[in-house]
Amino acid sequence: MGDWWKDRVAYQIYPRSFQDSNGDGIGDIPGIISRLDYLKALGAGIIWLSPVYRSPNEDNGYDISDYKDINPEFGTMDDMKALINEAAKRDIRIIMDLVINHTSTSHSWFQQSRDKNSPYRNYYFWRPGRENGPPNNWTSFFAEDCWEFDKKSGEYYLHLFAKGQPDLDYHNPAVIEEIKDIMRFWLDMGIAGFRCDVINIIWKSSLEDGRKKLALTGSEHYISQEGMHEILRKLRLDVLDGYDCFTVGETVFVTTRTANDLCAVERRELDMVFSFEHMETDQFFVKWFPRKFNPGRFCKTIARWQQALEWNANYFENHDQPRSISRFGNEGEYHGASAKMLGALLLTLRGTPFIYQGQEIGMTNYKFKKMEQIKDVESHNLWKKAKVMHIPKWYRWKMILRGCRDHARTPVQWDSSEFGGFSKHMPWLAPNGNYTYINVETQRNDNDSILNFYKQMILLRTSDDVIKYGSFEPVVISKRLFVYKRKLDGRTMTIALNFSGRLVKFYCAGNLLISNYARETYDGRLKPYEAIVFDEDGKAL
Ligand code: ISL
Ligand code: CA
Repeated sequence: MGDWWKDRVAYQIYPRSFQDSNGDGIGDIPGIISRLDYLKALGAGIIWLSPVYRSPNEDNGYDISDYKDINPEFGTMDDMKALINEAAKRDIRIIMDLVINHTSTSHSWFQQSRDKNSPYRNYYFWRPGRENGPPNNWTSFFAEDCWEFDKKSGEYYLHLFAKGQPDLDYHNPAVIEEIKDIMRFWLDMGIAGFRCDVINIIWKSSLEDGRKKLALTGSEHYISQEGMHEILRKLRLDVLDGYDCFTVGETVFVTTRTANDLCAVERRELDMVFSFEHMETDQFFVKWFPRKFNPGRFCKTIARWQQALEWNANYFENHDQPRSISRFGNEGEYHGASAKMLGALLLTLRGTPFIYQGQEIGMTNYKFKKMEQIKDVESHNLWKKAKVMHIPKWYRWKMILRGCRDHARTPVQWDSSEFGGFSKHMPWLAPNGNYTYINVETQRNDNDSILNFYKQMILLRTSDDVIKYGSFEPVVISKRLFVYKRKLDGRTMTIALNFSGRLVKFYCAGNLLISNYARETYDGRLKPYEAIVFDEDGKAL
């Protein structure tokens, strides 16, 4: 059992928006199966599948009502088995989303827990209110109160996310046993691991009032608490260690120190984490307050994480984040070059790279015009909350455009036919109008496309040990330039990236191995958004 997950490139699928097979406008599992050859040709070796479990979809599947069943919109359990099978035939392993901080209010545990005498009562945080108000002053991730009063119970329940997502109480050992059982169920079916949703907030060490903050009052009582480490060790020892699998934790507000505690091999907790610091360099405090993108700040943060951790998960996009090209690149004049440059960065860092669906063709943010076009519960809550706070409408809209998660959830653009080849029917979320020219089909046939550059970079990454396992050493980090070296067994690769639309001088003695521009030789100047991999030893691929 080697660390096969270090050798592979991962690809995240958000099933609702990936590929519809039956014309109902909703992506599904048969749709994913029909695209496995595409993923294989791209070079993906791992799929992270966002939730496909039964769910009322208040938060698009992150509110699970049955962990051992498939949402009928996505298909059947047989479809799921077929997916695992078909992926395995292509040597692609699937990890699933493990969403265990909360369930859906429709989950039978929660429904039963509404009865005070039920054995399920202590699966959740049921508490009486105080002076006609909630049990404490905490606020939720989704810009609303995090306690909901339930008439039937006569008490409040805690939900750090949407109202339909009640938090599980890990002080109750029965909850941990349930989770172990769910994990075994899927691992036995052939799943290769889990992406663990908001895993560092599962342990609430107290329900005392929190220090008042602009957002997430109360978080000091549940972010990265010691109890969380203990639970992870239990899950590892009792379940995960018995399988050839890996875990990647989604860890909010995580520091390099906590990340190290979570990922250090000898501590036996997680294998890697998704951190947020680099994704927060273009915001003030919370994501709704845009801050001008500064490549130096972004790259410095990346470099610090690269050096602090032995191994980690790298990503610039997922289903919660706006499109990276619209944030960190240039979606206009340098669409192709900047998308490729960001791809080169992702694929030459140390750690397992995660590509989010559509990133490999440079899909961009959606130009939303009004709230009605947006489905995401988080955006709607924020919109209401900001209104109550008397934030002017024009600024509220700016906040939405910056943070809206639907930017990443528009359907994958497969071809230039109606609805971008995603479906024969109007999709659940409108496709981005630029599918007529940004799509897989067009790029597949163009040697110079973003898609083909990704393929080339993935091939380099999976075939060259220096890029895969080499040490990371920053060389230049400035407002336009990011240069670093990867070194292994006396070999060195240098990666130089131009984060600007100008020519930038940079001298390198190595041989040009790959550039995102068609060029044979290097003249000491990087073109706009150019990315070059130099081989210091002059060995050709
Ligand atoms: O979306 C966010 C900001 O970009 C975060 O606050 C996000 O809610 C947080 O990263 C947790 O995300 C995960 O858990 C949520 C779910 O809505 C997200 O889709 C999931 O990735 C609750 O399960
Ligand atoms: Ca469908």
